[in-house]
Amino acid sequence: MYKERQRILLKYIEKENLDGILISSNENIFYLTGAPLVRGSFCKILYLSKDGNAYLVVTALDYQETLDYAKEVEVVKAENGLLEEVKRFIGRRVGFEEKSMNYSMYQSLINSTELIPASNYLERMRERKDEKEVQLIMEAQKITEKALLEGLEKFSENMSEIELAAELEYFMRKFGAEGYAFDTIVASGYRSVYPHGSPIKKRIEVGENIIIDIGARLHGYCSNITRTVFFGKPKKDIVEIYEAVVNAQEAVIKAIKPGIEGKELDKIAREILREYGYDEYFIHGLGHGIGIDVHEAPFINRKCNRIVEIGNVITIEPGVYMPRVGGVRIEDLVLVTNGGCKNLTEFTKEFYEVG
Ligand SMILES: [Mn+2]
Repeated sequence: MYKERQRILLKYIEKENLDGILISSNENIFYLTGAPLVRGSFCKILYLSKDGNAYLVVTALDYQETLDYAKEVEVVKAENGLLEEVKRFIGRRVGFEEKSMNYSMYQSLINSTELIPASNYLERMRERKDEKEVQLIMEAQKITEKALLEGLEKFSENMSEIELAAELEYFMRKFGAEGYAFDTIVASGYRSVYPHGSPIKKRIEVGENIIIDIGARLHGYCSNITRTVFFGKPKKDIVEIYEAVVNAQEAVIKAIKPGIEGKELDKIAREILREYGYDEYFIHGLGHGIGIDVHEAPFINRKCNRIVEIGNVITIEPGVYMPRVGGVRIEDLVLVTNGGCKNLTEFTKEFYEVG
């Protein structure tokens, strides 16, 4: 599997007439070698040369673990810093990840090496998931949904957003999550108009709606679901918004098929919301690809000229955020299949009352 992925990258190296390619993001190093995925820290560099040699340079800190898990690659311990080590074998004309390499690293290489942007190529490679990747995402999604169900069971009066988030996260771990795909979102009442509302100590009050956006991570792969639930009887205007968002979301899911443009899908959601008069409150894109990163290509929004393809795993998550009324977002994860899509999400979209 890793060899095959490296081979695909070799085709790019050949096409662009490069001496090799430098991979600096942990996500792509994981994708190409299986080396342990450490998020956010810069501790490994992979160099793939045009003759097919792969070197993974790591610090002493990560050496043993990388040696034990990385495949199809020669693991090199950096004695004098990652970059110094890498400079010993990189060529003159080298592809690099312009979207993740940091500026100081770029500066230290640019004098001796011609650097050619290659992020898009790697992004495209990862868009199409193989069977094993789909399997992992599905398993991660099962964990997430089970945790959502159990976490909501624990809901009680006087609970704060943070306390509800703690229950949801506890159950994700309990059911096997290796970590979280992103920081849990729990946003209730007036805070539900913040699409990224991180939980705070605010108590969830009777009559409020709660947006919950969570995702478990399994063997490096992310999952993602959003539901909007209600504590007690909601106000009439939020019920209307809820119906509009569900209708928009389901219409998009029905329309998904290989070959349809991302912006076309986005438009379907927006047009339905316009019929209800809510389109101006749909303030983000419709969805995103998911995999090793929780947000990765293809990004489904009104500018997306790309078509969706078999093997894409994408979220469909329209939302309406109406100031002084409240917000609703519903998100499912789907796999694009031959002639349509398979919804990897089972959690109900019926009105859900907690407490
Ligand atoms: Mn999402």
